[in-house]
Amino acid sequence: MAKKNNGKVVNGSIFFTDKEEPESFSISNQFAEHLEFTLVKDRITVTKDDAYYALSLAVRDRMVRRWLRTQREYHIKDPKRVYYLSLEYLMGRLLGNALINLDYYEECRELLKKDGYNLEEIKEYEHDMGLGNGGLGRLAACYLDSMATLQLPAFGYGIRYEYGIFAQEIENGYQVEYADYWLKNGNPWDILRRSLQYRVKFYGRVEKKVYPDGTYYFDWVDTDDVLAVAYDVPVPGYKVKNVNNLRLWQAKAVSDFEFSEFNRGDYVEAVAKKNDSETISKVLYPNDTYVEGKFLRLKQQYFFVSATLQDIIRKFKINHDNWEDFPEKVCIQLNDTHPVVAIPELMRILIDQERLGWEKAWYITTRTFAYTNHTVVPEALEEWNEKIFGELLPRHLQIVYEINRRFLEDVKKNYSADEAVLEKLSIISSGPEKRVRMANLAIVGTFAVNGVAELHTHILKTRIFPDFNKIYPKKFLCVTNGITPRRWIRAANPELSKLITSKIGEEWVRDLSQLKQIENFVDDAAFRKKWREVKMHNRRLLIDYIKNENNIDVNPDSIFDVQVKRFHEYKRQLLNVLHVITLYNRIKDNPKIKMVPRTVIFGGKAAPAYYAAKMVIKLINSVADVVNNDPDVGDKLKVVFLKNYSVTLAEKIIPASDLSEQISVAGLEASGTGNMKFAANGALTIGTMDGANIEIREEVGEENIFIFGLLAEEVVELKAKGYNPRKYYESNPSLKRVIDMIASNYFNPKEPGIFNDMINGLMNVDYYCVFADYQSYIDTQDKVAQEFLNQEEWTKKSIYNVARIGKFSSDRAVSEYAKKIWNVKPVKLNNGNSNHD
Ligand code: 26W
Repeated sequence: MAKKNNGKVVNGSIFFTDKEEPESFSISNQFAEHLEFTLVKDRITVTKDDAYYALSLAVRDRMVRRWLRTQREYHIKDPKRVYYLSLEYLMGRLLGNALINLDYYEECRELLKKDGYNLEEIKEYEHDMGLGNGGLGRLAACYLDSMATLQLPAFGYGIRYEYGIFAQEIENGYQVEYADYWLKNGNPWDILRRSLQYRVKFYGRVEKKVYPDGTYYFDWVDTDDVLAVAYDVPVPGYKVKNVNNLRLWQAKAVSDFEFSEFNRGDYVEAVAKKNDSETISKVLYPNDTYVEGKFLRLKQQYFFVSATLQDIIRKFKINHDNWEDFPEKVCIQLNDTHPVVAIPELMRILIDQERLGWEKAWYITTRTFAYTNHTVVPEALEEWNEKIFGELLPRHLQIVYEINRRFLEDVKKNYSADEAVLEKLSIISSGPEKRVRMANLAIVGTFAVNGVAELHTHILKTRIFPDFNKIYPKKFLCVTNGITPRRWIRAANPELSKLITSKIGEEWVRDLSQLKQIENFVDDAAFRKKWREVKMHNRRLLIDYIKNENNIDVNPDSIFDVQVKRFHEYKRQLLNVLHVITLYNRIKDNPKIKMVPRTVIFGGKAAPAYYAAKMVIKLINSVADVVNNDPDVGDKLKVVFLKNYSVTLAEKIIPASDLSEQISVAGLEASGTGNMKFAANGALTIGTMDGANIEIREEVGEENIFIFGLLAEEVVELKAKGYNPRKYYESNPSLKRVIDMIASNYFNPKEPGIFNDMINGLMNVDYYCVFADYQSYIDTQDKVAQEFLNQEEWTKKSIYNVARIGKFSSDRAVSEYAKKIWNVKPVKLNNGNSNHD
């Protein structure tokens, strides 16, 4: 039952008003004030970076009242809220996005111009907020944008890593990693909540204690504690008053640390130890799809979850005193298994602290959490060594065992007593080294499990978790991923946005399905010409960037053929390289050959310890060296590796692209979201029937996409009957020639043998079926080149791609979550300046 609302607003004070800034508070005034009073600079000493910082503070100031008002409104109306828990947020830059969402971009640009500043230039001084690895982290950022835009009472929670995803340099063709200290010049966007700190416990032991009434309970004692302090980042919705909150935790030593050592006089030692606890939020783990099982990583996960649950429960208790209301008021979405320790943590709080019995606690827990799976790659499934888990979280291990015991009891009674089935379902793996399987825990402890595309959900249900699906047939759902049109079209591609808006108005930015209307202009030759001019404009910007970065001259009329994403064997950048070498060989055989010019662009980071992926980067750079410097090749073919791929770089590359490479081996790319960004910017896709490619094809029409390769089932069949890559090599002269060239050090005469492991892997195992898909890929690429020749037809296909991409808006995805899983409804803030309601 709801308590009487105690969320009274401070009234009558000039300091607390709901009024939006009066006109005299112009952005130029606020900007000037911050330059002078916050940064202490004048006209002479001001730098462009100062200008960026002061402008961001001015823009943040403009959001503050909406931000406060939104939070207050959520507090007063007390709707059901959703909490998005993610260890990663790949936010990119925030200034341009904030200006667009506040509908303030043009005005701000003009005002700055009067003061002699160029907004476009100033924006470049913002350092990316790169607190994520790839798809999963960027998805979280897109969903924040949509949750705010849809006015949902939603809260993001994460970690404020001091070091984001590493900066990638290329040295002698090899990837080299540098630390990304993104906070070095300060961060104008997040604010420290000085009074919001929680204590997080680690290690210690569990004591069984007896209450006076004779019942017993468990006490987690002798722990090593760390503080979590809150930093808040505003998340403005697009053209709405709602400004949601992203709360990031930073680790801080508790102040009463190590008294024993302190008393012994080892003061310096004790202060130095302080650093230990603060390492928890120091650095983002740079692996995606590979779990290392490191102690520090588990610490991060629990640190994050413990602080977040304390915060959620504190907020719940302001208005409620009945725990049964919890699942009616709170939904917690777990972004992959990384925050799944939240399940035993909530159980611990309910049982040990709130003194609810097991059944009641379990009832509440399993109605509160939902889990999204983002990968079926086996190396990415998180399992924690039981000893590590029990040492750090002794009480949680007990609880996990008890969850498992009760679950397996249930299974035996109602489903199957077959030992093999039970072993697969068990949350604890058997064998000499027992492990806690986080995905199994997630499925048992939540009310909804979702995949991120149709095929991915199907594979989860039938291949990865078939028994779970039989036990809980209604638990598995699909919510196909989406991307935010604000950042990925409106901000990244202003020229295309203007062209679209000139024809159909601006509503599409909020409702992407409206893009459908531009189909009406497909047969308008003048429109198509403008469409090509936009692409050429974007291409020229990228050409300048490439010239600056790589000193390569790119032919503006070539196909911009682009693969940008994390490097992983399953994503098969290698297959793309084999195509490049195939084209190179055609040119070498006949230097006068007439062929459609191509610029093949790569970008992406490999996990620092992922040797095979790093060697693919080296191969690309080696091939680029040979191809780009061969006079026979001229401007028929160029290979470009753009270093340090990031959200910001994606925003430059994607709008300039013609061809989007989405060529994972079928069955392994859960969804892909780059595929959506490219299509939304008018690139055509060459791709396998994998992830969301399948749904993109369904939407844009099969004549507007280039599909090739084995289907997911065919990959399984091929492997079942014994896949022999050597057979493909022997029987395909073009493939054989390409492989022989790599093997004979054609591209790396100064470093012979470096690709031996790669070639051996391909010839003997080829786990990702590169050879099996080679010919189909080459043939399809030839078709691409043929079709590119007919620019009018290509342009039509490009328009159809954009017009039919509406489904892949993150607004659609987030509303599906809100309806199918969260049961959360919008809280509309009125447009008036004054009070709520
Ligand atoms: C523990 C290491 C680790 C870190 C990240 C393991 C796994 C991950 C992620 C699950 C990897 C990831 O980013 N997956 C991607 O998620 C996207 C958003 O749903 C999908 O579009 C991509 O297909 C999927 O690879």
